[in-house]
Amino acid sequence: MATRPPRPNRPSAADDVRTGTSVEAWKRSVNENLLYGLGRVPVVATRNDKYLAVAMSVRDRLLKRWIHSGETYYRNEARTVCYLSAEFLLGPHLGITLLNLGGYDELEQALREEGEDLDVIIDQEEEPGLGNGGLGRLAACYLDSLATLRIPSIGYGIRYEFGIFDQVIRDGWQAEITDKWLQYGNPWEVPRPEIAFPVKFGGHTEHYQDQAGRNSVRWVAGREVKGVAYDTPIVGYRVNNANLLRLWKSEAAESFDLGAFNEGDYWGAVEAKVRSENITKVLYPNDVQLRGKVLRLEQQHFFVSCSLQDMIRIFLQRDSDLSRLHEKYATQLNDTHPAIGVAELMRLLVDEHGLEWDVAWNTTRKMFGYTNHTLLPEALEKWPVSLFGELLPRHLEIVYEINRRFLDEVRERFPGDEERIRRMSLIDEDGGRFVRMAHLACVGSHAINGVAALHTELLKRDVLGDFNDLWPEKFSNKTNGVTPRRFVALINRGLKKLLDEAVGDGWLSDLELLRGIEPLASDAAFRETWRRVKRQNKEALCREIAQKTGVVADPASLFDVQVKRIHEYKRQHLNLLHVVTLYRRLKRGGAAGVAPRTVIFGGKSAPGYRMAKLIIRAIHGVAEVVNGDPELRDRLKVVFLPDYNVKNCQRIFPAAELSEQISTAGKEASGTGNMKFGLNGAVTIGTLDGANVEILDAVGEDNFFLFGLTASQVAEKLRNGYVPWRYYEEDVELKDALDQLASGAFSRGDASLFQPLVDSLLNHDPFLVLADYRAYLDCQGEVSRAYQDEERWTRMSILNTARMGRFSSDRAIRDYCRDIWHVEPVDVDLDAHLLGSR
Ligand code: F58
Repeated sequence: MATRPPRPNRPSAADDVRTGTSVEAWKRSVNENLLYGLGRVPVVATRNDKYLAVAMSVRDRLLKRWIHSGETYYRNEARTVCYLSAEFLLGPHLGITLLNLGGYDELEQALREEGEDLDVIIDQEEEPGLGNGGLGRLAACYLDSLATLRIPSIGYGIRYEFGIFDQVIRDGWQAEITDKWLQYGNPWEVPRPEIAFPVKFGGHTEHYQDQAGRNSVRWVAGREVKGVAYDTPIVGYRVNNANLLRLWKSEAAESFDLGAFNEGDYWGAVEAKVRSENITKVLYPNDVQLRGKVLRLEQQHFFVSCSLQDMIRIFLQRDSDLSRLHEKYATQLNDTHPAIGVAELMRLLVDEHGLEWDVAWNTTRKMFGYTNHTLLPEALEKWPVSLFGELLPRHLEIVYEINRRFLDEVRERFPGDEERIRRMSLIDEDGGRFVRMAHLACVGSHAINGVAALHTELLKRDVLGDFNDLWPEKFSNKTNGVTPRRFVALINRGLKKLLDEAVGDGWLSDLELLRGIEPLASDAAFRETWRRVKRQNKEALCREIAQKTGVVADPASLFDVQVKRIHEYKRQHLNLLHVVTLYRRLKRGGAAGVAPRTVIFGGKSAPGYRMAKLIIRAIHGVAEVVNGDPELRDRLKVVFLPDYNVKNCQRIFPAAELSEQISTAGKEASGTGNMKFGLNGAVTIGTLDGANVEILDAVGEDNFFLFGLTASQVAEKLRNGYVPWRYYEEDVELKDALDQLASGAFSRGDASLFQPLVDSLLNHDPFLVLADYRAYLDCQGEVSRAYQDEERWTRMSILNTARMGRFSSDRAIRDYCRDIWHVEPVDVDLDAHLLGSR
């Protein structure tokens, strides 16, 4: 075959300034973005300017994949997953995008040759904190896996102007600072002002007969806002697929502005504008309870309505029969926050597009799947009927109609069981009337899942037991997973290198391949290298600890870590009681042979959660005394790392050796931090709760420190009248630790400071801290003994990483695709001719 000579004057693909991957191309790209994208010359460019120029260069390469993916999916009429979530806790974008795209080394070299350090530039990025904790981070891991698995998908959510607050510590107390993540610009988002939808609130409904004589409903709104799309591309790991995260920002609807202007009411128009923009102003920072906040319901309806209208718009480009909408979209409700979508889709299909109720209902149910993330009764969303009806009068009518038909179905199945009807109704009438969002989600979905095996079982038995009786086939378990790209490759380069050398780099897209390092657990040289990597990570964390808190930690000590939201059910105070007891033993000289420890805490408290804030204060009180006590000679240190978030966790997981997963059994739906720790070679001390159960099963009981009451023992104890006092009276060390807290020994003599905490434990202790104390202490004793056998500990650590394969978010997404969404991968070819190109 004759080869054509290369055409002159045409740069090779590798050198293209927008998409090229050579060192030269990166250099030119960064410089051009600095000059023409930002209007800066290098000599005056700030570090942020440089970050923006680099980010824009990476984005250029990303957009190429994004455009091709969009075109390919459109051409293939691909079935698409829509993940509806009020939170996406993405974490910084530059590092992970570069890792997924490839090209890190070339960009690093290009910058080095210009006198810049890529890691410093990566570190410049602000955390986009559009979530509270596990639920929001899970959504972000799932986007990463959906793209990596080449599944066409759209994440739909809210573009909060202020994300989760930044935590600062003042005198040992948490204080909150607003998160101005957008103040220096966000290079990753593409505003799409032409993609905008009206969203109505308030007003009343009018029932009328349409021209064909059918009964119809018109919703005459009290006010209307506009939702505008902001798109962020999410690229998969070493694939050409880049999917869409579409977040909605609220703005004033022009029509309303105009009306007010015409009447000369300038201030009225401005006020309406401000009110409209308020909807997406701020993320609610509560991680469990959220009740009765009308703005929160506005947020939910706002983003769900925009998303469904957008899906319908896209569908109508190719098809006109909306009864087939579910064939195009598999739509997942991430908890009940988007559950209003069930009523909204019915409204759109019936009122706006003229479908018959039964046809619309069939489509709606086939569209939605619902994931539950909590068993805590106080976390189950319900809205007062009056508030709901005022804000969404048409939706309340639709909820009533869904309920009427649903309860008829229940009556038919369980004749005469009025108690069951009362329990299952979408309307809670036990003292006040409320719309139960979990019930709406269950009735409107074809699939319902929990997030770990134990959680799903408890869900089926207790919280949603009646729904399981009615529709057992709808229920399944989908154990959570985390992305190994961010949570190993990006944050733990030492470990990545070691794993690559041992098994090749295939583990990044097939985590089960880590099994390949199992035999190396008995290889002394490998263990030595493993320890060296961990030691370097611990040293890096020590530097960060010193810089952020002033505490000097010993990298040879056991790094015992609990990082997560602060909550009584997660029992940071159980951990703290262990620390106090250890301290008292050391002081008495009764702790000979105990491994030196550094106990590290991190996590935010909801701003209005007094007990959680007091726990943070208590950790600081204990830290002050312990760290300042010269007698201890560094055998115990206590650290609270402020502002735990996706960005700040990156030094923590790689350095951790002991992972604290000590929630009261039956309370933590799954946990995902437990998986991130295990992947990075930390050994878990934990209860039989959430995914701990499956982690124990995967790593084996020799490689896990198990303690505590089981979920059924917890329930039984509470049923039989739990008396925490008894434990206090019968255990001298427990009594001593609580007395110490109450005495002022950790609060500079102020005996009243921790009284509410101690009182709560002694008199109520709803999460059975005292009941589990002795078992926890004994188990920590075993940990200490195991840690002193360096070779044994290293083996445990290696086997934890090796056996974490099933906790990849890729496995989780494959499970969803197979059992719930029924979607297939789509290949994207970057050389394909673009429809839009000339
Ligand atoms: C978490 N829920 C669960 N909720 O607590 C955790 O066990 C699980 O691993 C994780 O979901 C993922 O499935 C959680 O993070 C929230 O943050 C909500 C935010 C909005 C208000 C209600 C709580």
